[in-house]
Amino acid sequence: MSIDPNTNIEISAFKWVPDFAQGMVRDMRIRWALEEIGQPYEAVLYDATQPRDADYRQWQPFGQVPAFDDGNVRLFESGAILLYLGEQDERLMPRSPQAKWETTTWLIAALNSVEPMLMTIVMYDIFHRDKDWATAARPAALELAEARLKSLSDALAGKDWLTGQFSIADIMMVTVLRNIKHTDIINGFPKLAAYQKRGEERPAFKRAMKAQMAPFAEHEPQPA
Ligand SMILES: N[C@@H](CCC(=O)N[C@@H](CS)C(=O)NCC(=O)O)C(=O)O
Repeated sequence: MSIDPNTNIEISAFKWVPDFAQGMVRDMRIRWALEEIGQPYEAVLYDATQPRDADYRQWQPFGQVPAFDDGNVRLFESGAILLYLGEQDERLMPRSPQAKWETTTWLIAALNSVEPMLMTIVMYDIFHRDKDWATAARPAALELAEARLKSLSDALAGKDWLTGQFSIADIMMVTVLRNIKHTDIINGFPKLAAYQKRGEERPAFKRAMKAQMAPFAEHEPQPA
């Protein structure tokens, strides 16, 4: 089973974001999955510097990106969108019950057990970098993040991908690990660094990155 290539898929994304966020915006996850299966899509671009309007909030209640619409379903949350795509294409999520639920489990683990720890570091380093309280809290946050990364590294063991076969779980986990690419934390875990690199070297990842970055140059704010 696969998606009809004529399906008109729309995803929401931003016209432009500051440097630290370029290549990191969460529509990357959806673009990457769609590129893996060669599925065309259109990115509907929004101005990240302005609040999203009520119409957009009908699509994504928090005003965030990504949101997704294929004419059949409209949904939001990158995890839900990846699961929806995985349901429709075996290349994104294997079919046997054990493998399918392991994939689902790892995708949720990426979002729920790993991403919050890493986003705490991002909050302190980027969004609150000039605050004394953030500097004071960072060592404890780093310890927690590193403990989670050590467990993840152990679980990867000798595997290339989380469930053996590349899947939406890896799309989610690799993009979660990339959240802290402004640090060298991942380099402290060579298996994770190699895993992240394996993901980033996939041609579909590179096409997704190029597609996300393309509008940024065009919409770069000009000095007044
Ligand atoms: N849990 C959401 C998070 C989405 C999210 O954080 N999107 C960010 C960009 S990566 C965003 O739209 N930020 C702008 C805002 O929050 O106003 C998902 O995974 O889809």
